[in-house]
Amino acid sequence: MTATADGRLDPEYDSEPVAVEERPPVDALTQVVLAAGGGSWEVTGSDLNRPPDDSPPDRAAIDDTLRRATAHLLSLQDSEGWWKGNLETNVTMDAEDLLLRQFLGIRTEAQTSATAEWIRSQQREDGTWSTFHGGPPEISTTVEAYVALRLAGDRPEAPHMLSAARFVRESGGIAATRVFTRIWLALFGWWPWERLPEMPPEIMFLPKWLPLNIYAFGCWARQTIVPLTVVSAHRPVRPAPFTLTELHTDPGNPFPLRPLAPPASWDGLFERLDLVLHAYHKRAVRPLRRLALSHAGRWIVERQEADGCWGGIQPPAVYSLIALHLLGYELEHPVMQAGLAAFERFTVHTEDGKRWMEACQSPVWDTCLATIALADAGLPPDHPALVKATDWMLGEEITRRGDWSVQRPGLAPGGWAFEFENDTYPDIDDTAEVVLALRRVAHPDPQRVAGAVNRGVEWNLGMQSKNGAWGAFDVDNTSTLPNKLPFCDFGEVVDPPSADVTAHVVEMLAEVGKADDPRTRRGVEWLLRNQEAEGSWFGRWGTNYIYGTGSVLPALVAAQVPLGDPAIRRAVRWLEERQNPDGGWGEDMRSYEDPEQWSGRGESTASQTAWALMALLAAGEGPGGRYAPEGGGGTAAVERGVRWLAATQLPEGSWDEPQFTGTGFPWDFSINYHLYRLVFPVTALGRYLHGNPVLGADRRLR
Ligand code: R04
Repeated sequence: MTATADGRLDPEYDSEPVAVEERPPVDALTQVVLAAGGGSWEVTGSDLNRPPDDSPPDRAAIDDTLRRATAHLLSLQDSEGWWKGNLETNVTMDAEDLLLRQFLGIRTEAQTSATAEWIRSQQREDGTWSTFHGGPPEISTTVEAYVALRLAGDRPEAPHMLSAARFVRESGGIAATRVFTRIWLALFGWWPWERLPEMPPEIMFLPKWLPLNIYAFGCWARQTIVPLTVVSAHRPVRPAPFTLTELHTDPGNPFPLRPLAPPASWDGLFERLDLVLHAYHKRAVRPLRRLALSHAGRWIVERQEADGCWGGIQPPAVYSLIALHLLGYELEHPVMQAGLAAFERFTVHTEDGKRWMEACQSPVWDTCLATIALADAGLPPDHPALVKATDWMLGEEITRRGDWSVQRPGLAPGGWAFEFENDTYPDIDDTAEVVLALRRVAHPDPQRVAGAVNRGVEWNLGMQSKNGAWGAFDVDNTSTLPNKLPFCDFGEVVDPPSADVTAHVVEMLAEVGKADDPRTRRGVEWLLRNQEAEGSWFGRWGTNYIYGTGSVLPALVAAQVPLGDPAIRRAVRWLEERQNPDGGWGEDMRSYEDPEQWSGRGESTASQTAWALMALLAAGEGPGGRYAPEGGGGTAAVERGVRWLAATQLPEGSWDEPQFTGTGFPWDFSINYHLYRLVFPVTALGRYLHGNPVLGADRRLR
């Protein structure tokens, strides 16, 4: 394989063909739809997908549920071919947007009041804010929201401000907030820079084989830390428009030093290293620091994406804009202008005039999941909506090298990122799901699809970690040191292999005919070794064990692990034990904090019910499956789950889901993906009615 000097793919490069088996012929039901439907999918109430006599009584109702959900999902496709649900996180995004604008001197009255309305609408009865629906009060989020409302002019004597401030004081005050929050406060003199952990820009000089070099961090932490080294080297302070004494527990000692941990502990060691770095900050060898800062500036600018964002996520983008501004970029500079324009596209305006920010946008992820769902629902593989989605996905393939190539310099590019524009950071999860989606569509240019599929397969294979599993963005990103830095007190900062991503890759490899490839087998073995004692799998990017188990069972079955394998039986039993009395499944975010109590437990939600069903259907518990009772229908658990979905569907065809079922960082950063409530039920109901593609041709229903 060859690449040009700038890392772009040589046009003459011809990827080695992967042996991609033909998909088995469409099943009988799909052929009926094909013959009758001619490509368009409408809610006709006809009986196309209804099986003959032996059907259980409510099959028609389930069929109707699926039709309405499918029609609704189709109606949400953009004319360019993609789907994108809003990606909801928490109000720190909105508060930081106002603080960034305040810092740069570009905050407007209209933006401020619309954002303040949103932030007020998210405050709970007790005056606090949380990081997810129904979650506990969270001090850093509450402090940032409070400061944003003060910027908007809310008076500290107002009842909603008094109750917020009281909670903050009772929880330890500003001193008890995360490092990121105190950095925001330091920008306005509300917290002293000297009382924040050092992050020196000289870290840029550590070679990739030394611990704590920037490539030892997960890509999201790397992209956040590099600009923050610039900010903390400058220690800028803009005049504070008001004081925040009401947020200190002890106004007589507002900036308490935290006691040092014992010197023989990691915490103690790094805290002492931090003291050394503080001394170094005062006398940093100027030429070296200047070189480090210009190095960091170049590193940042090189990673700005075509849409002006960085990494497609809000935190690196806001800190990069601040860092570049400190390095002398004027607001009029094209880099700054493009960066600010990106935030406009991340802004959601509600019908009633409120304004909130997406942390990230999910078009590629939503589009591949929607394509799979519609194929599962029985849409003909050449349906125009699927072909259009495929055209769009093909156009999103990333054909240049990114940060991942630091660890894999010889590997050819060929993958997908989660967002519209994030060419430096394609991820293994999106690549696996896009390949699975592309394989479900009959596109007029099959050669072109096969080329993209082959490159994606090869890229994912090249990104396998030493232990046989896959992380989300990088290979062997498993160092335990970054999480021990005093600076890193929020969220995950490394990207080790996880069960959910590994499962998606294994399912994809099996689907393209590589179930027997030794690399696939190593992935399968890793999954079997990493099953929890209870029978479930941990969910790194979705909440939580239900997501992990819902990802792993279809993968194991696709990779030809026998349905009767004890690992699969244990997982089925675990899911059955966790089914709610109402027939649905749900799992609270508290499962990350207290798995003993909360693993697989919580209010039923549409997406989590669908994940549990996807697992059970793959395991042969659905209609016609090996473990299903005689006479039609699935096991009792499956039937009750499906009925829960039918009973809770909204008239428009989707489901309500205020609960957050997506995971950015376990516990610290949670996501409500607004399309999850629809795409996963469509997949689950489609597989219930039409059989399960992961079972393969010979074991498929009917
Ligand atoms: C669902 C699987 C696809 N893929 C994960 C992508 C998730 C997209 O959403 C986010 C990803 C993020 N990363 N890092 C952050 C983040 C936020 C997202 C992030 C958040 C806070 C801070 C720094 C980074 F919404 Br502070 C990767 C595998």
